[in-house]
Amino acid sequence: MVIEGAAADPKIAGNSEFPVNKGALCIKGWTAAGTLNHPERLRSPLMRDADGRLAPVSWDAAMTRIVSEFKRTQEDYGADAVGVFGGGSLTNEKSYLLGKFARVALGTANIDYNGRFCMSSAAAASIKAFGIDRGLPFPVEDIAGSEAILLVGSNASETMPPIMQYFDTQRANGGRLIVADPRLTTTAQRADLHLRLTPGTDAALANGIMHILVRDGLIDTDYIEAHTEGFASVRATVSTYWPERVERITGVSEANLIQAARMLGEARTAIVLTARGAEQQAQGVNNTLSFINIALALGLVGKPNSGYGCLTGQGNGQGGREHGQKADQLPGYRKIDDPAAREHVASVWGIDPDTLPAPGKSAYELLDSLGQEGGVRSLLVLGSNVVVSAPNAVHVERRLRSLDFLVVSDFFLSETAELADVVLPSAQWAEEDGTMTNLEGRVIMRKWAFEPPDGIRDDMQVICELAERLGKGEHFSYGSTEEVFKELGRASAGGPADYSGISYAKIEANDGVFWPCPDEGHAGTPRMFTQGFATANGKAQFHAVRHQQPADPPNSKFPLYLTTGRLMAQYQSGTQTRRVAELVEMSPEATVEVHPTTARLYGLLNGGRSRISTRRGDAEFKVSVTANIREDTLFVPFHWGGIRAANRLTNATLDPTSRMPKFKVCGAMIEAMG
Ligand SMILES: Nc1nc2c(c(=O)[nH]1)N[C@H]1C(S)=C(S)[C@@H](COP(=O)(O)OP(=O)(O)OC[C@H]3O[C@@H](n4cnc5c(=O)[nH]c(N)nc54)[C@H](O)[C@@H]3O)O[C@H]1N2
Ligand SMILES: Nc1nc2c(c(=O)[nH]1)N[C@H]1C(S)=C(S)[C@@H](COP(=O)(O)OP(=O)(O)OC[C@H]3O[C@@H](n4cnc5c(=O)[nH]c(N)nc54)[C@H](O)[C@@H]3O)O[C@H]1N2
Ligand SMILES: [Mo]
Repeated sequence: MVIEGAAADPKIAGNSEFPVNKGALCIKGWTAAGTLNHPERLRSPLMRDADGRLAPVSWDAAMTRIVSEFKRTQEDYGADAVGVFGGGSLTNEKSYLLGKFARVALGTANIDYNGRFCMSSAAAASIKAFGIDRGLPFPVEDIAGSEAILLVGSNASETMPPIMQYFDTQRANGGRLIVADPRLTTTAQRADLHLRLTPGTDAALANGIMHILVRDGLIDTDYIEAHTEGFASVRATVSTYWPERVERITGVSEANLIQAARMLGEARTAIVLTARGAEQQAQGVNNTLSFINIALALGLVGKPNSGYGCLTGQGNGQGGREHGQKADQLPGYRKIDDPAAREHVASVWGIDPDTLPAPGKSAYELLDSLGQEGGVRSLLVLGSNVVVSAPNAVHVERRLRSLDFLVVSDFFLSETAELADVVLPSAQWAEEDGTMTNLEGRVIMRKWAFEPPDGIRDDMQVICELAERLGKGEHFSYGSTEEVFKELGRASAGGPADYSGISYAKIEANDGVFWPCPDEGHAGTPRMFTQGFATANGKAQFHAVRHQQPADPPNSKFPLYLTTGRLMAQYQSGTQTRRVAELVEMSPEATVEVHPTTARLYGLLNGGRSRISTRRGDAEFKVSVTANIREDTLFVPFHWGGIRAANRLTNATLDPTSRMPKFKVCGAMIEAMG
């Protein structure tokens, strides 16, 4: 992205020289400048006054209050009673500092972030199968060169428009695209084959495809023998997923299953990609593993224009999950319960490893603990709007209200900030330096372009000042973001996500650098797994997976499947995009997609109002009748708050390994409203 013009009237353009997006921006990129000078932007810290209203106060007053509340909570309830909730939109430097702030300045175990709602299932699956998690372990151009692609639960044409040029080139070169989604999305409309599966049946679909690959001799037995372990139990498991059974579970016809297996199995190069559709499930890790099994059985992983990858979501979705804002993690993607990792990071931080906390609570479990016995009593939220984006949001809001003290840092008064005792205004992307790591694992620069408006401080300043006021200033004294990055590099040295050979100068000279990059002379690693895997014995691991019924299936009272996701013109909890006129015009309100047959059955009119209810509660949506969705399924976007919030409906059952909530499927009822 290139920014021109004065701070008062910035102009944004794509950078056609940049290798990843080649100048393409999505609609949200083109309109992003609209949030920089927005009249509703926060310009001063706010504190709740005696009447319960949020009123402007000085930075000193806000910081003094935060520190005294945090200290009081910790004196009364122990160090872990103060919690931190971060976000995947923060730069690498800020993610790293926030993790260090929690462990060193607060000494709390309880830090987690919104990436738990986003990337955690794919990350856990990649670590199980390959020993390491980098969203795409190959450069994004490989997509264009692949003969066949299976894209599972991704609506990339709306959620990642700049990446679609690679799919278009792939198709123009004669490649085949298969999309698995309960909806005929704009992405699926570009596919050669659309598998319109029942929500929550991804593992059955994958096992069904694998059954046919094995039956028809399309697997690569030499590769399986040389580079993997555990195939025998997968073969045994998928033997019971014969096509008629899989058709019954998934609703995908036997003919389509065979077609998909042939397209993948007969291609010389192929890529399997997953996104939130398959991952945001109570068995999201297993779903992802079942698709990784296909990539391994076909001998794809580690070869050019081939392999498995996950399409990472947020701006810094990849970097945000590497540097320690995760409850169980230290920088460099190290585990906080690994003694060697603790030793290494403690030595970089100049502290005693025994003072490092243990693993803390995962995102939803942290929110669920707020104000409870043994839970978090004071919370700092920096980079997330959990009132809108967390599952079972009515409950989460109630928990937030029960806190002793809540501080939220944001650009705007988000729904979460509205509940805070103290609100801190933060600098936006164009007003601070820092690095991000994109979906390919490429570390790139995001350059400072403007001074933030008067009264606003950037997160790095705020985190370091809070640390100083907590008596830990010696560990948080940095002259620049580059100094933070250098320390991050040292902390990551020898870990899975090794940044120690990356510098700002190297990033700028090379259009970014792919990690791992373990020393200065190293050029980075665009393609992983060419020499084996990051597992203990160097082999990739198969995992036998079974289809499980969703925990909260449709029944006579809640007869439909409800699934949730995104729209092109809105971003996440909508804090930014609901404030941009062009985007509001494109997507003015929350709508539910309903099939015409279902609409007739429930008396719903296109454009009319409806109420959806689930076992958690109800929410209201405008009806959009479309034949592009399964008859048994409703789709709602989660970009709105209040009574239009999809997460009033969603189920917070967590995946046992990743602790990812089940955003993508629950039983629901819909009725027309007068
Ligand atoms: N415009 C826009 N772009 C965005 C974002 C945004 O909010 N707005 N957010 C960014 C972020 S953080 C992320 S994580 C990415 C997410 O990007 P995507 O993963 O593409 O987004 P979703 O819309 O959540 O889900 C994708 C698809 O999953 C399908 N799906 C639902 N249930 C199932 C199921 O059971 N199985 C399968 N196979 N598919 C299912 C939905 O119909 C939907 O089309 O987008 C990023 N880009
Ligand atoms: N039902 C349902 N719910 C979902 C999903 C779904 O598919 N369905 N998807 C989940 C996924 S994948 C994700 S990623 C989450 C996202 O949901 P959230 O975590 O709520 O993400 P955002 O809306 O991006 O919220 C970020 C907030 O922090 C602010 N912010 C952004 N950058 C910064 C910064 O650098 N500093 C500070 N101080 N503030 C900043 C923004 O203004 C915004 O208010 O939602 C999850 N929730
Ligand atoms: Mo996400």
